[in-house]
Amino acid sequence: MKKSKLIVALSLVSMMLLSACSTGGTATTPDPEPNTPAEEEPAEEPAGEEEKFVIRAGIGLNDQHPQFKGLEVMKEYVEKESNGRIEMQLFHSSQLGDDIQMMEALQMGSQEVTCPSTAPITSIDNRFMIFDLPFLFPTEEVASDLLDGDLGQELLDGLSDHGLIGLAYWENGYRHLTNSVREVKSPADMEGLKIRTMENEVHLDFFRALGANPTPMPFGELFTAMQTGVVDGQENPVPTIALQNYPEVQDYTTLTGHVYSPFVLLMSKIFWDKLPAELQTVVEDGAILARDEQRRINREYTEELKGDLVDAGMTVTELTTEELKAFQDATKPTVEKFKSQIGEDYVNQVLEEIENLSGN
Ligand code: KDG
Repeated sequence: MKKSKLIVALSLVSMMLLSACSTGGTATTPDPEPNTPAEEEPAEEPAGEEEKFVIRAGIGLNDQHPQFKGLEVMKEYVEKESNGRIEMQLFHSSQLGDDIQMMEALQMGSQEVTCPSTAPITSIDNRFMIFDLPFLFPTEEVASDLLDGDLGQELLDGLSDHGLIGLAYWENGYRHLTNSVREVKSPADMEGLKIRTMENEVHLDFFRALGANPTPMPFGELFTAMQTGVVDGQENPVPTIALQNYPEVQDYTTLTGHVYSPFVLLMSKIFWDKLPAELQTVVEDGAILARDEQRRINREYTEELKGDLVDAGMTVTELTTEELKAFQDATKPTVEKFKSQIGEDYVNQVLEEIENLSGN
């Protein structure tokens, strides 16, 4: 190689290295590689060039789920409105780890975004347990109003003390029971069923109260656990049951709607603090815009996909008001038990607000 060509090649290589070091989330390839550790100083920007950032967003659900569709909406907005200064890379199906691992990665600054159900967040702030109390929200709309109001915001704000930025509540939805053993119409039918739950004390408690044998497990292990008979069943909203192909390994769905499960769109605080204010605004706006679209798609899919469960050969059981009441009564002791653990005053404040929002 001629000397002049060699100089050009060398300076190109050093420019590429410089720009890789200057990204907040440094991975410019789709590989889920760790970010630059927080303590490393970003290299100085070449004059006149604006700093670029990569957001790696990982979730447990697959790319058919409304949660992933929400991330696609956010990606489109954020990349456009940042004029290409932010790139969002999306990872589904626990490619970057399970909910708890991804939250820890955010806290360490080695991943930028994740979107768990609220249940695993209780390991960080136990006030989030409020959303695990059975039969709390009468409708999705009341849930959204509470979450998007002051009470929901207060919980999101508290996360910044734990290295996380709570950007918005998205929607997982009402959780329903599936199993491969028998049709469940009453708590008595639950006797002895091995049910996978999320890693959360409240869920364990109320499944015990129903007579089942609950096992906490990360979401990524669930399908195999059902397939191999490690568990008889699980509980998740309709889009998850249908889109994660649970009818292949489960025969019965009971529409219990025992918990309304929100998602929380989380960002690493280490990454957030590196973002210039104008890009923080773009991310915040993108999270809210995508939230509204994600909820809309989720509700549409929930209705449409119930029929798919039947078409796929499942017995889908709707409970009568009396049958549902038997489940509600059986799980009341769980609500009382965890009231004191979460904080009696706080729980009463939330219950009062739900009453108000329900127009009661
Ligand atoms: O992407 C979110 C999932 O990882 C998880 O939160 C789904 O509700 C869920 C479960 O049952 O673990």
